[in-house]
Amino acid sequence: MASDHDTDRVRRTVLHTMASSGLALTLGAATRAWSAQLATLPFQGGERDITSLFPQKKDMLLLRTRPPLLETPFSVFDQGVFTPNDQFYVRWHLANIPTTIDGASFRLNVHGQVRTPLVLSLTDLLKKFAPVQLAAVNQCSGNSRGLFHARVPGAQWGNGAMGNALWTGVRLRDILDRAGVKRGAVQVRFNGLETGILPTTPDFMKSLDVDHARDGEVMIAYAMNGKPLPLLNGFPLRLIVPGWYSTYWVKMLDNIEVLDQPDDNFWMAKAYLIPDTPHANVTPGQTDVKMIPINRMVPRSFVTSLTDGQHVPAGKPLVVRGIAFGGDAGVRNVQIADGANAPWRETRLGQDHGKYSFIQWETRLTPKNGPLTLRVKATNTSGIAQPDTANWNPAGFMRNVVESITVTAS
Ligand SMILES: Nc1nc2c(c(=O)[nH]1)N[C@H]1C(S)=C(S)[C@@H](COP(=O)(O)O)O[C@H]1N2
Ligand SMILES: [Mo]
Repeated sequence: MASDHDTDRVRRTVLHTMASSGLALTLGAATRAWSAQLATLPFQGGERDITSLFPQKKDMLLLRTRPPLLETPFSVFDQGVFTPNDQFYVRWHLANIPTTIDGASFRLNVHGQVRTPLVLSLTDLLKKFAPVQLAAVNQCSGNSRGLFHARVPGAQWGNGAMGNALWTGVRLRDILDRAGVKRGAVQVRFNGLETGILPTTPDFMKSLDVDHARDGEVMIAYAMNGKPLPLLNGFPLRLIVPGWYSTYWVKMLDNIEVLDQPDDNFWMAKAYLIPDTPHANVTPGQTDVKMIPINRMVPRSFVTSLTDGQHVPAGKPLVVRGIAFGGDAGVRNVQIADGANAPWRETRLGQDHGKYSFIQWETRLTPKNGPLTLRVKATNTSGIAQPDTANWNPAGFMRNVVESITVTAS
């Protein structure tokens, strides 16, 4: 983990740049010329423009302009274990996103069932609370939704609605303890600065149980990979809920309310629900299933050094590498099967950046002439392995089947 020196440097960087995000966001301009480049995700309707026209973002796969849905090109995941801020995926539900935020006048409000409501500036957060750093994967609940059979409605992501970053910020527990949570409080609700276009659109808010909010791991981040958060990833503050799907990782966080009853707002009670079945799995058309809020992530692994359909030299040793994450636990191992009926064998794991981080894996093999199907499977430290068959649910959440790619050696 990072030293105090690193944390100090990050805090200085954030203090230095926080006066303003300094950006004019140009969202929803209908007349833009997209770059001529196209990407094709491996499912029907998977053609995507590649755009670099969003502020603080380089090449991204465009799913929707306003509110933006931008997917990370998969090749980025081969470049390192941390996903660069300028190619980190972007997902917003509501279209009225502030285009500039003045860091000097920004305030975080903490109120509700507390003894002392707080109004905190960014300087307060940086100077009055102990800094913490954590590497953690941010993954959309619907990552890989486009790969569902039968197809399901919702953002048609490939595998790039995820990313790993080193987050710097403060413990949510320290903030809540400063405010003094009252006896009888049950949940803590998080709200960001953006709103819907129509006044009837429910404001995007998510809640955690008080014990989870106070677990010492949930944090409020002011930096991502050592820099202030890009505006589209939640400048100046976002919630980090390690091991949980990113729907809870509220961006542009300016409001924390401690509740004395379970949150029944739309985004908790109606949206982001999964079947209360093993692996949130149901058969298409199945009814009468109890639904619960989505929560912990499950393990996944991917090949990053090769793409499906690629040609490789036959009869020569080939290094194959990729990434994995354990979901709500660390990665115990990543196994590979090279060939349809080949046995699973261990790969070598790279540097450990903590249990919530991506970890790299690597192996060597010598392809024989012809097609070669590679499958990778991660098992986490709780003993949960990726399944060999895909789960299914109507919202297209929590895909984590063993992925495979086929290359041709000649
Ligand atoms: N304020 C706010 N926070 C939000 C959302 C949102 O719409 N508004 N979407 C959530 C969802 S569903 C996802 S997947 C992540 C995406 O985070 P990113 O855009 O930084 O990748 O933000 C989460 N936090
Ligand atoms: Mo999401």
